[in-house]
Amino acid sequence: MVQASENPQVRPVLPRTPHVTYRMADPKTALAEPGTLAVFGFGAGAPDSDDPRWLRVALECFDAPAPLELWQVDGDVSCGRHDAVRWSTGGGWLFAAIELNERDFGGTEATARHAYAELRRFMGTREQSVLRIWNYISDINRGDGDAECYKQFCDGRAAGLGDFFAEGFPAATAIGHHNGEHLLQVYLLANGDPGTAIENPRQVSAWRYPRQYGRTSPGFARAMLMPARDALAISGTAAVVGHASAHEGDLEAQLNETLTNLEALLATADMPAGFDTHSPLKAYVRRPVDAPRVREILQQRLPGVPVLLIHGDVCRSELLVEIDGWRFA
Ligand code: 3EB
Repeated sequence: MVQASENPQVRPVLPRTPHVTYRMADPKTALAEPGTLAVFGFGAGAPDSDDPRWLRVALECFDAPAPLELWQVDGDVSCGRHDAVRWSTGGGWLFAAIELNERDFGGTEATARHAYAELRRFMGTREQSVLRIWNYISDINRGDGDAECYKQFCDGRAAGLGDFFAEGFPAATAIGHHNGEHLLQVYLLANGDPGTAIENPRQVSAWRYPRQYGRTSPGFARAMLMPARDALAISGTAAVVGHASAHEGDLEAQLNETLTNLEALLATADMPAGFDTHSPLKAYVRRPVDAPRVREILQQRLPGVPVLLIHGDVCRSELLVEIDGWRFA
């Protein structure tokens, strides 16, 4: 019998992963380009726009002026709003975003629960699976033990989701910000076809983290191979080995461990080793004073790779740096 995959006439056409780039541009111009699925600005200085495809991320960029991040697909894009959710779709892809003020919901747990319940409700109207999700959380390390905002976020996320990711978690990022508006921002990328979740053999899967990291284990995959296998979406990756944080207090050692973890993900996903000029990454740096050193090390270790240096808090207070991004085949 001829396998569907060997017969070009019946092989389903899997959509090319959105092109992800950083570019100095103004949002209007970027949004007017054909195929623009989403545009992100960074920090309070970024302009605003009513376009549902535009998101001003609550994290500051260490580069001034900061570039925009663009997601571009093959084909026409349409967009709209569904209650609190902004969305756009084109080329087989779906972008959706929700932004809630924690003050309106009485804390991180309730806000995360509401955001995820709304996203779940919206996704119920679409036949798409979530492949990648980003979470930007106000004062992520505020509070002690199970009351820490990140742990509250994990509780609320799981409660809002219910069994929505029962078939497998998407790749994810969860980073803290200090924007005075106390916003929880969640946005996602989905496709009609599933991806392939990738775990890191050097790390315990997040959903199996032991109790010490909170009541509710964080639900995310370490990376997601896109349906057409043309790109790997890499989750927030830090100096976690097994389930433990490594190299407490040592920025350079944490960065090295993070790069080793990134290489392990590429190898596991059968992607070429290393990153190139088409592999947009973000480095989230907790302490502004560390930014120049992180930039220097990454320029040396990842020459030519577009890395956006972002001021952001990793969800464990001892971790000083985290990297996420894309590896295109
Ligand atoms: C870690 O390895 C770092 O809660 O969605 C990274 C990526 C982390 C996603 C999430 C958390 C999340 O555990 C933290």
